[in-house]
Amino acid sequence: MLHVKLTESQRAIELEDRFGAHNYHPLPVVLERGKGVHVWDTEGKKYYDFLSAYSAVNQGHCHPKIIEALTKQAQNITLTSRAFHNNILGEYELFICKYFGFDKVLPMNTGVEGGETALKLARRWGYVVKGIPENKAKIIFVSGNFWGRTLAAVSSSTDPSSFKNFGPYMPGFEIIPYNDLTALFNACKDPNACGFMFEPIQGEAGVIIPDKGYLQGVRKICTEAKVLMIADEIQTGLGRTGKMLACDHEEVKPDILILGKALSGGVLPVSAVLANDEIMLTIKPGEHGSTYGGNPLACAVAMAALKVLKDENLPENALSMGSVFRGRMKKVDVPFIKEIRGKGLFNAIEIDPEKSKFSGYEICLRLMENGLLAKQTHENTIRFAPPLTITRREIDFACDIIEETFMECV
Ligand code: IF1
Repeated sequence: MLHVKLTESQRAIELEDRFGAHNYHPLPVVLERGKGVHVWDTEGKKYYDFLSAYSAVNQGHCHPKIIEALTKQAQNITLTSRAFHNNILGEYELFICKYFGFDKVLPMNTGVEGGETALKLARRWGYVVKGIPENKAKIIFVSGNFWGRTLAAVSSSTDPSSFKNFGPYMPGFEIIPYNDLTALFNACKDPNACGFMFEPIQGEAGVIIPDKGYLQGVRKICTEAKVLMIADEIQTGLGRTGKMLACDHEEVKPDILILGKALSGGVLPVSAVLANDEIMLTIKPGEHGSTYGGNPLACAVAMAALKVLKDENLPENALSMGSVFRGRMKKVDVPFIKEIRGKGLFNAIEIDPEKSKFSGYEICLRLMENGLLAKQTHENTIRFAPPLTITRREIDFACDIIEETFMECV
């Protein structure tokens, strides 16, 4: 067989194709280094990262303070399991509970584990505190939600590419329309309703922003119906939308807060579920947990990641740079922009397929050739979410690339 010398990136793609599951269709770029808002491929080409690993890298790639915390803790101890105490976990629990104003935290690893934990807490609270008959608890979700890939997560999904041929599905889930307070009010009339889990802005659905007042309406309805308001801030949280939490835009506090992604600044999987004692203490020793949940390495990294957000005023920077971004995009004179949506640095541009020669994926390919990485969601919506550390100069350069690329696509 003819052995053609492959470039490093061709080899990497080939190996993934031959030995890796085909559960993704990545852009044909092979990254090997990241720093701040930039990443480099194996051929040394530099890109603006406008995906931030789906908002896991809000602090920028390889933030020095987070890497320092990682490497320092890694010299001491990385994992004790929860069979024993360690000298970092309690400090972290104190830190994050004060940071967000909750009595307690249940540390987990991935975002979907955070979602599962929140649902188990809501059901347990429903039985033990609200008095719902056993196995009758109902949890309310919204259409267009995305909170991960487990069987419970896909059981709540309205996207066939998430749930099809993965049944049978988790019982006790009800789905109502997003941004519809009447639907929520009616669903909460059910005395067996124990929780309402939703994203304050829907990410995978395409940066769908609810009407002003929706968050306050959810809070009021859930309080009056004794249904737990569960905010999935795994993507919208930690400064992404221009406030520390998206719920802060309406000064609303959920009963259960779920964090992930940027909680570790993109260094390793760290998630957290925060709640007050009435909810959190319904789970007793040995009734929930995980091997790596709350490991010393994750705790040290998460404290550093959270400190960076405040020390570098990243939510405020996201607010101002997001306005710059949307202001620039509104001036791009091409026929195929259907809508520009966003809050802070959580933005998306919806392409009108009737007026565009190219799909979202094809436009992302062209952006990549021009030095900017972004990813489409649902065919024709391109998400633009750079690290929150982006400077005015960097966002101007990035907007130049986007504008130039869009003009090429006319
Ligand atoms: C993939 C999507 C985004 C999330 C929200 C929980 C989770 C996620 C709001 C679960 C995870 C990730 C999953 C990742 C790609 C990315 C994603 F495109 F899949 F839908 F961001 F929109 N809640 N989102 O967005 O967290 O278990 O992944 O840590 O599956 O490829 P996780």
